[in-house]
This record gives sequence, structure tokens and C-alpha cells, in this order.
Amino acid sequence: MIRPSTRLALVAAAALLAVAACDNESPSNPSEPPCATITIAANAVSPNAVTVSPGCRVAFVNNDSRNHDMASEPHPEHTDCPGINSVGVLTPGRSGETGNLNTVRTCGFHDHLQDQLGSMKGTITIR
Ligand SMILES: [Cu+2]
Repeated sequence: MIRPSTRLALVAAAALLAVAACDNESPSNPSEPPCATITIAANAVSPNAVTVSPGCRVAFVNNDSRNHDMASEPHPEHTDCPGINSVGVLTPGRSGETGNLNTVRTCGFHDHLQDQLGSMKGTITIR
């Protein structure tokens, strides 16, 4: 028979272990700042190419006066680097982040609302 106080201690220990397990996945720790920031203004991204380490997130800041919907190449499937699709629709003044980009490769992105517009296209290189 386990006494209630012992049971409480076991539950507390299990909770601590669960927290420790999450901390071990540090590349996806959302409390860390993004590794790079891409700014959108006047219907163009700047810079249009960034290089980050595996596990990084990249932020997009919409300083434009219109909506932008940042998505992975290719259009319209958005399948090359699905983490980029986490940015989604950014209304003016809003920012968003990619998921953790864990695969070493170069990822193209575009504005899904203007998929042919070259000034809204760019690359994120993970290496
Ligand atoms: Cu698209």
C-alpha cells in the first residue's frame, strides 16, 4: 500500500522528468530567438537570402501595408521545406516564424498571394 504522501512525491518526480525530457529537445526550444530575420517592405523581402544552422527558426516581419503569405517552394504544393509554411499569412505589422529547419539544404520561399513576384522570393540555406 503506497501512502498518499509517497504517491504525491512520485507524481511530482514524474512531472519533473517530463519537463527535463522536453528540455533535451533544445533545438526546438521556442524560448530561443530566431537565428535570422527577413523583413518585408514595399512588396519585397530583405535580405532575400539567409544562411542558418540546422535547428534554427527564421522570422519574417511584415512592415508592408498589405498581407503576405510566406510559403515553401514549390508553389502551390509548398512541400520542399514545410517548416516555412508555419509563417503563414502576415497582416501589416505582424511577424511570424518558421518551424525549426532541421534538414541541411537550401529552401526556397515565396509569397503565396503573389506567387510569381520575384521580389517576394528568396532562399534559406541550412548548413
Ligand atoms: Cu504558394
